[in-house]
Amino acid sequence: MTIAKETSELLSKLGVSGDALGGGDLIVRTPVTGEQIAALKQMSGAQAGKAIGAAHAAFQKWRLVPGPRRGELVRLLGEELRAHKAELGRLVSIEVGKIPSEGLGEVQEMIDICDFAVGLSRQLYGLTIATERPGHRMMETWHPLGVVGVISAFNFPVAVWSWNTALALVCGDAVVWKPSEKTPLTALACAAIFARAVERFGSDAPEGLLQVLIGGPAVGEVLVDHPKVPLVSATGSTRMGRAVGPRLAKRFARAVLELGGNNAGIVCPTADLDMALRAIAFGAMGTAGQRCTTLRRLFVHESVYDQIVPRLKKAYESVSVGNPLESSALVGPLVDKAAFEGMQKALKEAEAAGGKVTGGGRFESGHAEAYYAHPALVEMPKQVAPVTEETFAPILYVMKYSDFDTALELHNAVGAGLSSSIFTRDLQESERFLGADGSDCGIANVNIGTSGAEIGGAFGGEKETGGGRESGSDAWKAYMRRATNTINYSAALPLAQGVSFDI
Ligand code: UN1
Repeated sequence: MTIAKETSELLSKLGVSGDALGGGDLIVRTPVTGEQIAALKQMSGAQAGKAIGAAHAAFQKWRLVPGPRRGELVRLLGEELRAHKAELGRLVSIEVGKIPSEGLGEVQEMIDICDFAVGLSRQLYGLTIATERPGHRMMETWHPLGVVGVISAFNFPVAVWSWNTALALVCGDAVVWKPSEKTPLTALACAAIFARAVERFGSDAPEGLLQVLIGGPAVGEVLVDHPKVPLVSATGSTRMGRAVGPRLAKRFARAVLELGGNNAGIVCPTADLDMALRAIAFGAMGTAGQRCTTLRRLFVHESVYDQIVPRLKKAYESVSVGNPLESSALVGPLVDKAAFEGMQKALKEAEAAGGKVTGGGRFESGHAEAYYAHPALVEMPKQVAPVTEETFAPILYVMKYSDFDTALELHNAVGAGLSSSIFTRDLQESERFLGADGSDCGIANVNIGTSGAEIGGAFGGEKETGGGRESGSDAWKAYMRRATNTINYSAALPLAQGVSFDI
C-alpha cells in the first residue's frame, strides 16, 4: 500500500473524509519518502475571520458552563485519544517522520495533558486576601478569557495543540488553531477526534468551540491581528516570534511564545558517564534533532573528555538512520530539503571555524525527495557561530572546559533560554546550576537530558525563547482573566489608605 493510501485510510478511521484531502494547492508531503499525500484547500482571510467569529460566539456560551463540566469534555477528549492512539501516532510518524515510539509518545503527551486539565477543571483557584478594612472581604476570581489562538509548529504537530487546548477548554475558552502548513493532516485528525468528544458530551457544548485554519501565513496573520482573540500561544522559530510578538503587543493581546532553543548540557568530572551517554544520545539525536528541546551544545570537563567523547562518536557512527515506517531505525528523516541544506550549511561553517565533524552526511534512503541525515557530532575549539545559533537538525557541538564558572558562563551566552542539563554527582555543582546565578533557562535538569519534559511542569523558556509557559503547573492562568473583588458587608464606607472624603 502506498503511504498516500495508508494516510487516507488512517484519516478516514479517525473521521476525516477523503474529500477533504484533495482539490487544493496546499501540497502535503511525507518526509519519509517525499511523496505527496494530500493537496488541501486553503482558507481565505475572510473565511479565517468567519471562523474566529464562530469561535467567539461559542466562547460566549462556553464561559457559562461550570468548570468541572467543561472538564468532562476534556475527559472525553482524553478517552477518544486513548482509543485512537495507534492511528494518530502512526499519522504523526507519516506526516513528521517520527519513529513509532515517538509518534505514540506524542499522543501519550496529549492524553497526559487531558488528565491534568480534567483535575484542573476543579482547581481554578483564586485567593482570599486579608483586607485592611472592617466588614470587608477581598478575593480574586478567575474568569474565562475568550478565543485562544494556537499557532503550532511541524515538529510536535498535535501535542502542543493539546497543551493549549486542554487548558483553554477547562478555562472556559474557545480555540482557533493554525497548524503548520507542513502538518495540516494531523490537525484535521485532531479536529475530528475532538468533534467526537463534543458529540458524546451533549448539547451544552456550543458549536464552533474549535476552529482549524488551514493555510499559510496570511491566515495566521488574521488570527494574530483579530480583536476578538485576546491570547495567542505561538510555537515556532524566534524569527516567527519577532513577527508575532510586536503585533500582539500593539493591540495589547497576550502572547505565550515558545520559540527557539539552543539547549546545552554540562558533563562534570563526577558524572555517571554511562547515564550521561544515553541521555546525550537521546537528547541530541532523538526526533532527528527536531525538538525545540534538542541538546545542541555540550560542555565536557577535560578530565572526562577522553572517556566520553570517543564513546559518543561511536554512538554517532553506529546509530541507525532510516525509514521510520518500515524499520526499527532510531533516527528518521529531516522534515524537508531546506532543513537538510540548513544542516549542511551549519556544518560547513563549523568546519571553517575549526570544528571536527563526525557524521552529518546524507543517508541514502532510495527516495530522491526524502532528506535523511546521519547525525553530526562536532568537536569545537570554542563557542563561536554556528554554535551560538539554533540549527533545527541533529548537530551536537562538543566543547572542552576546565573551569566550572567559565562553562556556566558559556552555557548562558546564547540568545535562546529554553532547556538545559547538568550531569554531576557533586551537590555543589548541581545546586549552583539550579541556583539564581546558574542556568538561565526555563527548564534546568540534573542527570536528565534537555528534552522529553513531562506535562506536569510549566514548559517554556527565557530570552529569545519568548518567555511563555504552557502545559502544567500554573500555566493555566494565562488562559483566564483575573478579577480582584472587594465586598463591603458593613454599614460604613471606610476608604483604604486612611483617606477621608466626607460629603
Ligand atoms: C517542542 O519541541 O516544541 O520536552 C516540544 C519535550 C517534549 C515537547 C517538545 N515534551 O521534548
